Amino acid sequence: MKTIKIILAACILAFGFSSCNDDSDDPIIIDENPLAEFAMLATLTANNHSVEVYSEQQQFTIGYNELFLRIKDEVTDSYLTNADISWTPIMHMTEMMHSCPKSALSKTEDATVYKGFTVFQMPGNTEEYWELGLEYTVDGQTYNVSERIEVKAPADGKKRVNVFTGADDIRYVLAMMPLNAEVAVNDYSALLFRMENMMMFPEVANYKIKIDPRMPGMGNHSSPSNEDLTYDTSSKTYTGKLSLTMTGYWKINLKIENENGDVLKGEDVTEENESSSLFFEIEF
Ligand SMILES: [Cu+2]
Repeated sequence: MKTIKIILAACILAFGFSSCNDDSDDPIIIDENPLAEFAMLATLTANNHSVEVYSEQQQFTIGYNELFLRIKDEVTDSYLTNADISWTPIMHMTEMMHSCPKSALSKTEDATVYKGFTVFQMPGNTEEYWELGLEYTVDGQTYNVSERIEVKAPADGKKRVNVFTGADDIRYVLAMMPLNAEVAVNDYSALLFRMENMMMFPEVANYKIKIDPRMPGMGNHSSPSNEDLTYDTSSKTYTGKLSLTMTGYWKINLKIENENGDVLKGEDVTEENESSSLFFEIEF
């Protein structure tokens, strides 16, 4: 019994020492990129850092963009953790400048990855462009970087964002969340923002977004079991159910109401009126 204990202790000691040695001898390992499956849409370089911007999408596109950031220290060839980051997308237009709705940038389970979303209202063109500005603080030091980015219309040309003036004379931005459409009753959600000024777009809570999906190519038929989008406090999104009974082109006619039930934008689809002035589009 005693010998077994000694052998065991020796094993533990040997094991312990060898793993200690391994730790100190190893060079700094750069972990595999946790965003390897995403597309890198931009690299912003300054301060001996390069900020990499990733997305599941292949381009910055008008509407909702979920974005992931990593900050690489070019000197140590490693990624910074525990940075506090804020961002400001600015569109430089010929007559004015404006920003767009966006989330805060938050930390993720991977300490080197930060995450947030933007809702671009319009694409850039030859004279007008978007610039992404970042301010980040690491170890008490604050850095800035900004770079021009290319925001394009979606490749399929479908409408996923609406900028409109409500009956209350307020400008709103309404964006559809990405949807993996299936012939089924799909979870469907959207984000709504108010344009307070050129730079501030606070979220709007507790409105109602009524949906009426139609297939204009097929007698403008609808579908059963749809549920209007209502505000969900925990996710801060408007969520409901979108019923798609077949594949093809669908126009999601919308009508938006404030908390008093006043219609701010959009019309009912009737025999005489085949579409609302407020809508999203899907083709699958
Ligand atoms: Cu613009």
